[in-house]
Amino acid sequence: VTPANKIISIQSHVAHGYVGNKVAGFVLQCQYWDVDLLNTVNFSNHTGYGSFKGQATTGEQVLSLYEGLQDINVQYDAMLTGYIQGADGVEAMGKVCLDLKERTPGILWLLDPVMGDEGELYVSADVIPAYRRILGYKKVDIITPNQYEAELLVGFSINNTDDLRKALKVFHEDFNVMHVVISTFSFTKNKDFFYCVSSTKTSYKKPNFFKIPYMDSYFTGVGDLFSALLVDKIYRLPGGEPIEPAVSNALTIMEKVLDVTRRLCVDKLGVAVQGKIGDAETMKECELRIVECRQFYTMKDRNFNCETK
Ligand code: PXL
Repeated sequence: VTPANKIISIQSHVAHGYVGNKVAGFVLQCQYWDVDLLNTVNFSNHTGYGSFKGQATTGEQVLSLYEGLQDINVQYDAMLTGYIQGADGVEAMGKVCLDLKERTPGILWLLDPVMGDEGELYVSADVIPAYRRILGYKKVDIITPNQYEAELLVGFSINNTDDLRKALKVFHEDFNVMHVVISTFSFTKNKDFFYCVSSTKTSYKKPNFFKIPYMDSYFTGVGDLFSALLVDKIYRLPGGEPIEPAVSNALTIMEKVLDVTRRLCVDKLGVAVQGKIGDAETMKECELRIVECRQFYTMKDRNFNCETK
């Protein structure tokens, strides 16, 4: 038996449903990772329901948990970070990851700066400068913002391919990030499709665009699923790059999971339920069907082609 690779995942925990570590734990295990879960919040459910109970882990508590892990001498091949509610937690995550980078220089770090989507923040606004400070240490290997999060981090809006190139330059040059994957990106009013854009430091003037059809429903945790797939697919690339085959593979699996989720997201009459933010009943129906999709996570298929623009 080959021992599994080891990863630490620093994200949210919810008692009910699938976001953050509730997605990453299972999906990474299915991809043959031994996963240590460091939970940044302990909530009843994700915040899109309109109501939730629970607490955020303080920065001090994050550091104390990490000290406990160091006391038992844990070692990792990769680290994945996602939803953190406030600057204090983001700063603690930064300390943990920078310390792990120093101890194991070859460790792969995927940072998903989970902050919001389509103009809506779902964390405290003070995380923005905190994420910028962490990026300033120039140690992040892969970043997976959506368009809104990318704009918050670079400090300008991205309205065309020139803006996009400028933003990629900030990530690759100022922050020294090797791979940037902008998970959802659009600069037209066209509602039939959007793009996932991937770019590598050595060739960032030629970003790759994957065209993805829009879905007329709202699911939460989609970005968390994407990062949990992508960190595995990139880690397993034979030469480390180019990453487009890994992105295509992750997108292909996402499409399968969203298809199953949508097919199961129907009312008693079989009519599709439309997820509405703040409406607990529809949010509950629209949880990702992470367990039902267990057979997909190790699929090798790559059904998405990309074009360079
Ligand atoms: O997927 C983003 C996310 C992660 N974790 C928690 C959330 C959300 C989005 O609402 O509430 C707790």
